[in-house]
Amino acid sequence: MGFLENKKALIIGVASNRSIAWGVAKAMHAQGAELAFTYQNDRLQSRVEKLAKECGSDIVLPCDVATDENISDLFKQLGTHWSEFDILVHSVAFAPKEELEGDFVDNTTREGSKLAHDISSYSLTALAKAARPMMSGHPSAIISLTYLGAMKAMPNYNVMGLAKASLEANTRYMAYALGPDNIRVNCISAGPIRTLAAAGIGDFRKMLDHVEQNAPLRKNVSIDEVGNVAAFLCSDLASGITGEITYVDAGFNIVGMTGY
Ligand code: 0WD
Repeated sequence: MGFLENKKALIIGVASNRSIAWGVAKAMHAQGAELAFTYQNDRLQSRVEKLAKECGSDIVLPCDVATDENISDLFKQLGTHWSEFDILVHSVAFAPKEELEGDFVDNTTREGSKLAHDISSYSLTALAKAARPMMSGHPSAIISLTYLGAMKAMPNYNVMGLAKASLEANTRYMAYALGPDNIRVNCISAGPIRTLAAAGIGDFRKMLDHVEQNAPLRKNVSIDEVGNVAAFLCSDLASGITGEITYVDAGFNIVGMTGY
């Protein structure tokens, strides 16, 4: 019997079978969770439906997290399938491609900054606000995905680093606000993984090579490794953990100097 047996999980952020959200979905399915999925737009619908089927799910609903109307419709529609649910996975981020390269000060704009913070951080609060009535009063958990660029200056990550710093603070504020409702909120800081979103970051290959050469485990992590930790953090095995940022990055974040 899996450790997510009898849990229902809503997965937001599957764009392909390389998505981190797909690694999370597979891990949660393997541990016995029942799944529902969202897709951002019509272009992704059939792909997400196909992947959902692989996890035995036929609940696949539209949601662009940029609008409150979409978010409210999502939970109305979800409510026709489930009266309550236990796990919300937020694996979504966006910043304009031209702001994910080059000089941070020269390339960051007011508009790009607003957009990055709105989609990559505020959307977590907006989703929790709408999901709260369906998640309160029984052991529930919310998980999102961040990156080391929130804590340290990185080449090219630029405005997304600021948005991820906001997401990490959001994790703590939400954990504090939702704890009394028995909803835990955690965040995984994943190492670089080649996905559609990562393709938008300048010199991404160099980041992968650098981690492989310098992380304590001398490798990059997979979506399955991130998925397994997400499954644990959203399970009752982690009932004492909330407001935490957990690194799944082959140890890269602990290194101060390499070459010894
Ligand atoms: O190296 C990486 N890939 C890392 C990713 C390292 C550490 C963290 N992360 C984070 C990302 O910042 C993001 O928060 O993991 C999360 C998932 O990213 P991913 O799995 O790397 O990327 P991807 O497979 O592209 O899924 C993200 C999806 C979008 O895909 P595209 O590529 O089409 O932008 O987020 C979705 C979208 O489907 N998304 C939205 N969904 C609903 N509403 C929206 C939106 N407005 N914007 C983007």
